[in-house]
Amino acid sequence: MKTLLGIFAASISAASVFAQSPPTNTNACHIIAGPFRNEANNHFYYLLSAATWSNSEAFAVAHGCHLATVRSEAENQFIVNRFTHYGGMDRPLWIGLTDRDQEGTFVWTSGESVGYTKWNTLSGEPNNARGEYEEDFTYIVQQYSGNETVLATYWNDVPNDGYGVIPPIFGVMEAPAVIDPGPDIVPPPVAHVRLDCVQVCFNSQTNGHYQVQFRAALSDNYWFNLGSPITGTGAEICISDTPNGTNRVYRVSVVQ
Ligand SMILES: [Ca+2]
Ligand SMILES: [Ca+2]
Repeated sequence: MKTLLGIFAASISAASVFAQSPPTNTNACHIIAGPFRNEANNHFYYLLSAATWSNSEAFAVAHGCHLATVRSEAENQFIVNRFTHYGGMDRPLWIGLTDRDQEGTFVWTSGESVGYTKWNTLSGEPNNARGEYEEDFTYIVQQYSGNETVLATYWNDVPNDGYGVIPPIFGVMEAPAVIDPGPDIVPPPVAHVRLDCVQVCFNSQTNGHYQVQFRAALSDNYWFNLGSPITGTGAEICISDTPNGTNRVYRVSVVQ
């Protein structure tokens, strides 16, 4: 029975990134998930851990990228679909739009000119906190903001630390090509394959959080979760799956 196309690891940890180069202001940030390819522009998108906007952008720049530039409703929806509910958690999302250099003049950190925008005009965004304090950084509103005037998928300007937004804001990094996250300190998974069963084993870190995922083909964009997230024990963890004759590609992701 042909049950397996391949097994590979996509485990990425903060430490692995630091091992490559430790740029200033990026150590508060690491990759949670990705790459996810947008077929419309062939760019790749990564979900970053919750951090300030400036640390998120600095992390992206250190990897030759920027926080996402959103050029159309379709691209906004791609980011929303991929990330605002990633891992079953509502996630507000940083994008690369800022007016930190000149109040009221928003620019993309990628340097692209501003065309499409999706400000939540219902609450007057971008409103710079109605002058009460500075709001120079843009995020995409998550599914349930807790405020009926703050609409999901629309944009709001907030301070660098995301003051007032719950939960904290996660960066979306956009890359023109798949980035090299650097050497992976988590040893690659070891696979034990039987005719009717696949076992994915990986070395876990104590209290790390892992999600085993699969998809039908290497070229598919979407990963399906295999079971629930797993808490690391500091030792090898093995997960079994019975693909029932279908082709499956597996990976283990580090999640928050
Ligand atoms: Ca502002
Ligand atoms: Ca605002």
